[in-house]
Amino acid sequence: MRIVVLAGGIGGARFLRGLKAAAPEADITVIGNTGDDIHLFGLKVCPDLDTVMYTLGGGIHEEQGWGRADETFAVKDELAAYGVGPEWFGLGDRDFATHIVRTQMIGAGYPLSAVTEALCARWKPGVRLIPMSDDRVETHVLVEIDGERKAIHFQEYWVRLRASVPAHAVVPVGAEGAKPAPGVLEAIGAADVIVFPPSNPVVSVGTILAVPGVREAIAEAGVPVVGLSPIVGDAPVRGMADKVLAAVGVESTAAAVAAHYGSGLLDGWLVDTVDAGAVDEVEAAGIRCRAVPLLMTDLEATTRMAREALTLAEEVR
Ligand code: GDP
Ligand code: FO1
Ligand code: CA
Repeated sequence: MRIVVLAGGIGGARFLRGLKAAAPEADITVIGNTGDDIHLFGLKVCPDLDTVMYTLGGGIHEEQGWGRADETFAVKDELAAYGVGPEWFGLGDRDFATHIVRTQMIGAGYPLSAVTEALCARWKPGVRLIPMSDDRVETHVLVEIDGERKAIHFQEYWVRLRASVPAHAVVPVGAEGAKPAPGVLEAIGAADVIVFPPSNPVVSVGTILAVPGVREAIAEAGVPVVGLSPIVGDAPVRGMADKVLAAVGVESTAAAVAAHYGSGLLDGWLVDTVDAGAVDEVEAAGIRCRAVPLLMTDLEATTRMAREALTLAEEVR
């Protein structure tokens, strides 16, 4: 079975662990979000690709969910001693090596997709990880600070400001001119099932869908497209997805997120058991819906979620 997953960082990566356990024989291709990418200290940092790579490769800081385990911050401290920031973004020493290798390869002319493959040769995530595009796409957020509107980088909004200022729009800058990376459309076209994990619907899955051709290829693939809600009990399980959902005019409910993807794209949707009351509303919108436990508390629970998603895919096939 060929499974394609559109993944952001933590939510996508943790779900993928369960999917690998639920379908050990499957050939899994992960299309990763690169709208969160940021250039710092002359280096290209790809948080979501790295989160998937480290999580599946055994290098992730488990509690934090991003960055490396057993990390130290000597380089960051030395940079700060020179007065060189930003100090609000925590790049660790081990993690720095990944960004140095990536930036060096890009400087030598390799596209991000080839660089990601090279990095994965070390981490062996057990899936094929492809960035959504080799072209630069950068998510910016239109915020209001002291009555003044300005666009800032997504990481500044998310990490420095903790989404604490009003957001009026989320713009994947460069997306309209970006091409899907080699292998993206081919994987979608060859898929037996397409899964939207419980990733951020706006700045993770939404950004991937904003790459011209991706949404169309999924809609036309003619295979089940199933998703799992990142919203449980009307709030994100983790993070501040409610803030970016509000910025695009979507309520923070499992049903509203399903409607946002739409029945033209989504065939099946899993909501948490606490949101069982939303099942009828989702089904009335033309999307098959089931309520099952959706908290990724451990690998067993996550594996059960992945099994439910594959079962739902068979039901809508
Ligand atoms: P990010 O790039 O690190 O923000 O990660 P993703 O975009 O892949 O996923 C973020 C989303 O994962 C958040 O909106 C969370 O609500 C969701 N999430 C995290 N843990 C869980 C969980 O255990 N269950 C569900 N259903 N969603 C989760
Ligand atoms: N998230 C934070 O909240 N604070 C950080 O300092 C931080 C550093 C960081 C470094 C490398 C990396 O791959 C990820 C990092 N993240 C950090 C996570 C990440 O940037 C965001 O949580 C996601 O992109 C949000 O979608
Ligand atoms: Ca992210």
